[in-house]
Amino acid sequence: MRLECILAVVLLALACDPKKPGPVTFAPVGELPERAEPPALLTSFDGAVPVTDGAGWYDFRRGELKALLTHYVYGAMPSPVAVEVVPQANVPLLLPGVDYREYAVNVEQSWLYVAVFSPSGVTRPPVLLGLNKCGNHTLVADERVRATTSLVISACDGSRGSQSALWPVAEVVAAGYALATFHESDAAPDDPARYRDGLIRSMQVEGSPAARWGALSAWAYGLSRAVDLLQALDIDTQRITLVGHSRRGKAALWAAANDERVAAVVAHQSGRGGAPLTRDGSGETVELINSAFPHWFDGVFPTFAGNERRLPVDQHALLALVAPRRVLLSEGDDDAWADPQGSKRSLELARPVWPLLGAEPESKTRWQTRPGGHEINREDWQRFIAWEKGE
Ligand code: GTR
Repeated sequence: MRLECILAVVLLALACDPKKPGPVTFAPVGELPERAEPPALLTSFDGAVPVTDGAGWYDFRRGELKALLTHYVYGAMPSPVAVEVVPQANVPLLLPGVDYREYAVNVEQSWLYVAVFSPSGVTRPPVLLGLNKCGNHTLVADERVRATTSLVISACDGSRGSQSALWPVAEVVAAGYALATFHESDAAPDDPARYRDGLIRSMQVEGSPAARWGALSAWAYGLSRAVDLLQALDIDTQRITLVGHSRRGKAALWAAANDERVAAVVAHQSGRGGAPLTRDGSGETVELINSAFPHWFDGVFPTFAGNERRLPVDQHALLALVAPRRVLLSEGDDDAWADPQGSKRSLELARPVWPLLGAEPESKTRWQTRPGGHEINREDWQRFIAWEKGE
C-alpha cells in the first residue's frame, strides 16, 4: 500500500475513535471555582467530550456523576453483599384484604426487619417500598407485627399504630399494591450519637471524610438490601417504587440513583440534599442541615456551607441518575423550607437525559405541588398511586 493510503487509513481511524474523557478529580472546596450555573450534565467532567447518546452516558458520564455525588455529598457505600433471609410472621389476614409477611434480612450481621403488607389473593402486585421512622409496629395497631428492637428516637411515639395516619396501609393495599417497609433505625438510627448502630457499624468504610457514609447512604443501602428481598417474593419486580417523605425522600432518591432494579421513585418534599439544586437554593442551607444533622451526609458536604456555588456537582445529577426510569417529585405550596421551586428547576435541568436513553421525559418524570405544608397524608399516597398507575 502507498504511504498516502496508509496515512489516510490511520487518520480515518483516529477520527472515528471517540475521544475518551480524562479522569474525575476531587479538589477541595478552596480550590474549586465558583459557578453560578449547575454543571452541564451532558459534557464530560473535564469539559472535553460531549455526551450525545446513551453509549456516552453509560460509558463515562453516569459513572462520573455518581462518583461526584458520592465524594461531595453522600459518602461511599459498600458494594452489595449477599443477604440471608429468614421468614418471620406469615399472617393470612391482618386487616380486611391485607396479608402480612415479615422477613429478617441479615446484612453482615445487621438485621433489617422488613414488613410486607399485600393484597390478599393477588399474585405479583406492584410494590411501594419505603423507610419508616418509628418501627413497623407503629404503622398498624395489630399485635402480630413485630415491635422494633432498634432505637426509637425521642421524636417518636413508639406505641402501636401511632403512625397510622401517615401510613394508610389498608388503602394502599386496596388499590392493588404491596407495601414494604422497615424501621430506618435497623439501618441507621436518626441520631448523631447513634447512627452507626446498624449497617455502618458492621460494614465500616474506612478512609477520608469522603468515604464516611452517613445515615442517608446507610438508609439507601438498606433500601437496596430490601430490594434484594423483594426479588424473591411474589411481587411484580418490574414495578418496584421507592417512596419517601423529606429525609426519607432524600434516601429514596439516592437509593434509586444507585439501584437500577428500582423502576420508579416518589420523593415527597425531599428538600436540601434531595431533589432541589443546592447552589441557588432557598430554604434550608448547607450550613443549617449539617449542623442540625451532622450524621446525614459525608464529611465533605459541610465544607460547602456558604460556598455552594463551588460544588462541582449538583442535585440535578441525582435525578438524572434515575433516568430512563420514573421520577415523581411531589411538593407542598407552603413548604418553603424544602424549596419546591428548586426541585422543579433541578428536574428541568435533568430532563434532557431521558431522550438520550430513548425515554420520554414528559411521561417518565413529573414535578407536582399541592396546597399545604410539610407533611405526608392519605391524599398524598393517593396521588403517588395514581401517578404509578400512569394516571
Ligand atoms: C427537617 C430537615 C429537612 C427535612 C425534614 C424532615 O428538619 O431540615 O431537611 O429532612 O426535617 O425530614 O421532615
